[in-house]
Amino acid sequence: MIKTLVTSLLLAASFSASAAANNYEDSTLNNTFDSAVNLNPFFGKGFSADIGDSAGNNTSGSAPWVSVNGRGNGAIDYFKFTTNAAGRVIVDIDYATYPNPNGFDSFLTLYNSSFVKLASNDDHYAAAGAGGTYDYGYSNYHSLDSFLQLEDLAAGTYYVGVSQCCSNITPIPIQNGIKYTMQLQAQVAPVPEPETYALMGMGLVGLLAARRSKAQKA
Ligand SMILES: [Ca+2]
Ligand SMILES: [Ca+2]
Ligand SMILES: [Ca+2]
Ligand SMILES: [Ca+2]
Repeated sequence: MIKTLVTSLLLAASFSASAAANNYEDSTLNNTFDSAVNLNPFFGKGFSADIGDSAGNNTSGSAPWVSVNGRGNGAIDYFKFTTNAAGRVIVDIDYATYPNPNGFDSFLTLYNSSFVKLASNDDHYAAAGAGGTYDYGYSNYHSLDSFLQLEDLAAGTYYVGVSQCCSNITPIPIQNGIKYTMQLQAQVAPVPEPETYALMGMGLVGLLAARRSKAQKA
């Protein structure tokens, strides 16, 4: 019993340690709503020059965020996240176009938990989302990288679809070999740090050991 508990606690601790805060490597076939990757365990806080709002202000310290290293595999990439409070949601594509030789013209769609589309974006001003997007310097569209910012979204589960632009604003699959970065910032409950798991584990093991010695004495 104790052995099983210790093993599962150690597993929890090592899982948490491998889930590096603020970063997720996209390597799964997350090409449907059902197989959408849950990004909640990967949110963290800390400074990044590439996290920002529509005005280009750095917002990395204002709410948890995660940076996804996306990989195209002939499908639309779906991600999901669950917020614990109403607030702002920012989805920001970075490093998808020039000078990325494996880049593409991205398209973003945000859905609610019933898969109803809430918003979408193809191209956006490069300054939005702070750093990470190349500015082509055109008059209307400064970048092919997508950006979405929604205010006061109710607490709940949301889905993001990253796709290639576009057939009459219908998202189309991302070609194999494409590389992009997606920054997502939202009101997500903090995930305990590995040290917290370790402390919880030590506390529980101590408690169980004390119980056992009590039982043996009785
Ligand atoms: Ca950015
Ligand atoms: Ca993918
Ligand atoms: Ca961007
Ligand atoms: Ca685009």
